[in-house]
Amino acid sequence: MDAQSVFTLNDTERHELSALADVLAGTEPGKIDEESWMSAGRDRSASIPARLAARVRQFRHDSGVDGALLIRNLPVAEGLPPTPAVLGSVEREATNPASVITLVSLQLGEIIAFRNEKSGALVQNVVPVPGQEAAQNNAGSKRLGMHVENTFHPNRPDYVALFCLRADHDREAELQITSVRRAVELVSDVDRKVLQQPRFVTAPPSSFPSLGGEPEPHALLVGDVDDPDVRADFISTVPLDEEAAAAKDRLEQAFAEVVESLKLEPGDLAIVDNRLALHGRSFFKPRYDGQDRWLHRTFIQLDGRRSRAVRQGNGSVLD
Ligand SMILES: O=C(O)CCC(=O)C(=O)O
Ligand SMILES: [Fe+2]
Repeated sequence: MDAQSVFTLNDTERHELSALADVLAGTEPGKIDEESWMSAGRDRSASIPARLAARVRQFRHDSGVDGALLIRNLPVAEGLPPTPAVLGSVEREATNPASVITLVSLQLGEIIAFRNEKSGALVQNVVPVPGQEAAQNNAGSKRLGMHVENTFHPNRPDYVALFCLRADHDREAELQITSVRRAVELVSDVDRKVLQQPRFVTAPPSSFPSLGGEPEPHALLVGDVDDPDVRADFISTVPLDEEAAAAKDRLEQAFAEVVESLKLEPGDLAIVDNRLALHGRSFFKPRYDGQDRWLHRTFIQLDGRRSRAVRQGNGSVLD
């Protein structure tokens, strides 16, 4: 990754942030999904170490050539409980690590969740689940294909934050991030024209009945011709004709050529700009012994007004 895409806290900053997270974790009612707790998180997020706040602010302005920011040396509380191993795992208690990802996320934007995914919890666990090895989602441990998060959704998050609490046993697991700013350079003008046209569909999973009906065709490259956003999920986006299929294959190849692979360490927080970068994960071997790979995840949105009609009571959960 570009040096600009990595930010490392010094130990003083790590201690300051850990103390701030303890204060937030101890704030009543100690439940992440309660609006009063999240509101306290917004207040406290204004007090994260100044250098980190400045870097996050610059990242919000422009997420750089990698479309991602890796923040390192964040605090990870001692005495973590065993890694959860259940489907749909979420974090509802205001723990120290959940408070850390909340504080950083809230400096970037608003934390949101989907009622139909992970029961609408605002801090979610990404953990391997027995029997789900081959699942093409966060519960799996086989290779997870490159995707924009919730490509199908009109209100997909602007950023996905992934905070590593525990690495996998064999330190094999790689979070893979690939940026359209790098990939688009490798795509011919002819293919770009095809990819800018609504010749692709991404159907919502059946767990999103509210998005029923025929999915609208969409382009894979959106916005500025030279600096486009990407909207593609190479697991589930389907081309509508042969020319579109060939262009999509070449785009996938271009993304593969510029992929960055990160072996996240405990205390690493990767923030992916979900408009500019795809992410996925390599294969790894879970043991289901309570010490497996464990990430906290948040989804972050910049413009809450855009989704107001599907957020009851102006809350954080999208219907
Ligand atoms: O396990 C990972 O590193 C990423 C999984 C993923 O795509 C996600 O949680 O959104
Ligand atoms: Fe994902």
